[in-house]
Amino acid sequence: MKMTIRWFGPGFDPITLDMIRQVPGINGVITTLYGKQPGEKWAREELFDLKKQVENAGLTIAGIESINVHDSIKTGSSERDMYIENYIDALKVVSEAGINLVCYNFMAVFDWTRSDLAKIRRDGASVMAYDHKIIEQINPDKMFEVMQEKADGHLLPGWEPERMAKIKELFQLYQDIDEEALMKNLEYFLKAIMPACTKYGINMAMHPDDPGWSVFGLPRIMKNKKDLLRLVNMVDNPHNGVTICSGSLGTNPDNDIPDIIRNLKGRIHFAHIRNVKHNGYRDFEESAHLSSDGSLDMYAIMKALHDINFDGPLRPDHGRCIWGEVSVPGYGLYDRAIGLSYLCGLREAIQKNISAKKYL
Ligand code: DNO
Repeated sequence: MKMTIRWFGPGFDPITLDMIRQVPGINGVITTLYGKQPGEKWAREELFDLKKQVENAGLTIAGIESINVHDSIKTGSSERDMYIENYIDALKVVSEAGINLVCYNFMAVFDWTRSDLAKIRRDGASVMAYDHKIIEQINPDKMFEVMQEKADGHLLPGWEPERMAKIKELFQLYQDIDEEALMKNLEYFLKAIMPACTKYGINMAMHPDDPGWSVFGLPRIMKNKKDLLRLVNMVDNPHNGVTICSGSLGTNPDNDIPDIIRNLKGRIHFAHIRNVKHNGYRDFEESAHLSSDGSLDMYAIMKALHDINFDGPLRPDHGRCIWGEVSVPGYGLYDRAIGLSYLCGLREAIQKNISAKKYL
């Protein structure tokens, strides 16, 4: 596994590459052309410029998160083939830059959703949290304003203002799309892009839905083991894979993450590893990465990744906001660096324990 950290790029991220390279154990960054709208063309020069900045700082781009999928593709509208062509062009640009991983999602209207972006915990740290009872009281049309207000001036990944300005239209677009229709549109998309992925050597890594259930009555198709297995089996190409996001899958206590990992052997191209603490039914808060601070067994998750020989990029995910840091919610450097060190520790212990046993 290669240890990485998400970096939003110049102008979007208050954290610099010089800061990132001082994180022990770091191999690279996960980034994207963050200003790009879903469906927009990718210019070679822009990505090459970003790559140069990363390499000048002694790091590499280990993967692109995300190339967002246009709603025409998700809803199967008449323009989808044109947007699929643009998507394939972007994949070509990514491969020309020597990058072989693209994370994406197939969530309708909203990417990840939270009811609170700064819940204060007992130790004074703040975390993102979700309580379905609160979400149910929010008018979906107003959800973007609610999130923006809480974001304290930061641009939230997955909540592009340009897209959200059309929130009513978006809800209308998805009006007749149920889970089966969304899944079929995903299949169409994957079948269309897989020849290019094979040609360019790009691994597609589907991000699971966050949280792992329907919000505002919208269809959600990547919630659990069954969904993820259906994804990899419906287009059986090794480039069609997943991102294991322990925090997203972990929203639902019924998801046995180590078991999901073992069942997806060979098709996991990327991992987001973080912990969540369940407070009740569809009520959770993000926690520090340590097993003891949340509800997930982080050792078991790392062990499962080790056992299936996962060798792709892994990144700590949302961290707590601590020590007065000002950052994109969930993406401060301090707690993610602590999280990454902890994951490096687990990895080292797992590896040494296994090689020690070999000689017994
Ligand atoms: C949130 C992220 C998501 C993720 C996308 C992948 O913090 O995990 O926005 O990047 O769903 O396309």
